[in-house]
Formats: sequence, C-alpha cells, structure tokens
Amino acid sequence: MIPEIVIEKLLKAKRVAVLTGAGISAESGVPTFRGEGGIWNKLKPEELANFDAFMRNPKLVWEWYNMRKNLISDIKPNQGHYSLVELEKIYGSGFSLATQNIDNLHIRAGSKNVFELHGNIERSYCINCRKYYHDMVIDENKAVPYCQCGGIIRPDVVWFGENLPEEEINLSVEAAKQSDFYFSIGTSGNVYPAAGLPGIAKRNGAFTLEINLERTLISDEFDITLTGKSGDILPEIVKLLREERT
Ligand code: BV8
Ligand code: ZN
Repeated sequence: MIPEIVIEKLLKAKRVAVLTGAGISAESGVPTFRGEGGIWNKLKPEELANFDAFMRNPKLVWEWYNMRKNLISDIKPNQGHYSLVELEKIYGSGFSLATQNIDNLHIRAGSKNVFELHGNIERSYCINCRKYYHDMVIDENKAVPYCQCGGIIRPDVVWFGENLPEEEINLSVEAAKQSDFYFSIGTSGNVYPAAGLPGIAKRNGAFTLEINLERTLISDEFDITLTGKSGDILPEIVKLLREERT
C-alpha cells in the first residue's frame, strides 16, 4: 500500500534523486552485507574491505572478490532496478542515482545517470602505475594478478578508510541538495559518507522516502519509511505514478 502523499510529492517533483544499497540487488540473488543472511555476519569488513588487509593477504581478498564476481556474473537486474530506469525516463535530466553497490546491475538494467560511490567490481587497477584492467579474472595458479610493471593489481572498489571518488560523491551531494524527492532504497545506513546523503536532502527541503526490509540506522531522516521488498514496492510506485500522469 503506497501512501497517497508519496505519489502527490512525486507528481510535483522536478528533481528526483536516489541512493541505493545492497538491498536493491538482494532479489537478484546478490547477498547483502548486514541484516538477514548478510555475508558480513561471518566475515568482518575490516578483515577484507581495507587496503592493509589487502596488502597483508591479497590472495584472501582476491578470493573474496572473485567469489562475488562469479556470483554476480550470472545474475540479472530485478524489477527494482528496472523501476528506477522507468523513473529516469519520466524525470529525464532531473533524475540521478547514487549507488553503494559495485555489482553493475543499475547500468546493466539501463540506468544512465549513475554515480558509483564505492567503485565497480568489474574494474581493477595496478597500485603502482594505476593502469586499469577491465573484468580481471584471476587464473587459479597465479591467484594474485600483477601488472606488466610489476605492481600488484587491486579491485577498483572503495575500501574502509579510503576516499570515495571525488566527482561521484560531489555530484551525489549536489543531487541530494537540489532534489525535491529523495529515495533511499535497500541500505542499512551504516556506511558514510553515503549514509549521510538522505539527511542532506531532507535538510535542503526534499521529501524523503526510505524503502527497506527493516528499520535502519537512518530511518529517522525520512518522511515516509516503507517496509518491504524494493522489487515489490518500486514497480507499484511507478505504476501509480504513470496512472496519475496520463
Ligand atoms: C571514507 C567495499 C574518508 C566495496 C565498502 C574510522 C576510520 C576510517 C573511516 C571511518 C572511521 N569511522 C567511520 C568511518 C567512515 C567509514 C564508515 O562509514 N564506517 C562505518 C562502518 C562506521 N567510511 C569509510 O571509510 C568510507 N571512506 O569515509 O573516506 C575518510 C578517509 C580516511 C579516514 C577517515 C575518513 C569508505 C566507505 C566504503 C567502504 N566500502 N565496501 C565492496 O566490497 O562492496 S562498504 C560496504 O557497505 C559496501 O560497499 C556496501 O555498499 C556498504 C553499505 O552497505 P549496504 O549497501 O547498506 O548493505 P547492507 O547489507 O548493510 O544493508 C542492506 C539493507 O537492505 C539491509 O538493511 C536489508 O534489510 C535491506 N534489504 C535486504 N533485502 C532487501 C532489502 N531492502 C529492500 N528490498 C530487499 N529485497
Ligand atoms: Zn602497473
């Protein structure tokens, strides 16, 4: 059941901005990090998603990313991703999507204006000469890839304690500030600065909506919190919006 005010606010909105987290990809079969069945319930992020852990044990970190790459390689975007493509068609250049996900599913679904805040698992780079490698697949015997220059190659993802890509985070903050309507979808609100974006939107006058399976650390930032699956709720919102706009 979508509260009327959500559709009313969307009908009036010119600029719609979205933040997504691992939850929007859960229905595609990508495990989340925290909450029910989260992959980090066992392994701790500190042991894997940080540069020192990588330099201490690059083989373990590459095994973790290869496991996730293999997992991601044969999955598809779900109705939640496709609903955001529909919203971008409705709002055009007034639409922006900041994602914490590295699974490339928004781009594969057809979203255009996507800011990848935490990088992309399909890209890697040499830490010595910064040469980029696309879709680096490690062959078993080598385990850890090295660049021709001799430098070690790492996944192009943002680890804890590392800055987010400058342009992506700046554009995401600007989009939050300018937005009339701000969605936060499938994120537990644990990780900053991404988790700070909905609060920025709120403080700059946006109507804020959270869609998540459970309450999050940032639920108080939202005018409305819808508890449920993004793959169910988002298509419902798009359907109602399209009906009202015709
Ligand atoms: C930074 C790597 C500046 C990529 C990730 C001390 C020292 C240094 C830094 C800090 C510090 N204290 C705090 C910080 C800042 C730190 C931080 O926020 N830490 C937290 C944990 C306290 N942030 C950083 O370090 C960032 N950089 O601040 O730079 C700086 C520099 C130097 C020193 C200080 C500051 C870097 C953050 C990026 C970290 N990289 N991963 C990868 O391998 O993926 S974080 C990891 O968590 C993922 O990237 C993921 O994207 C991110 C957020 O997780 P979520 O997407 O929210 O996923 P989660 O599983 O948590 O939640 C999913 C939700 O979906 C759940 O609530 C679930 O209920 C819901 N759900 C499930 N199914 C569905 C659903 N919802 C709807 N429908 C469904 N079907
Ligand atoms: Zn190199």
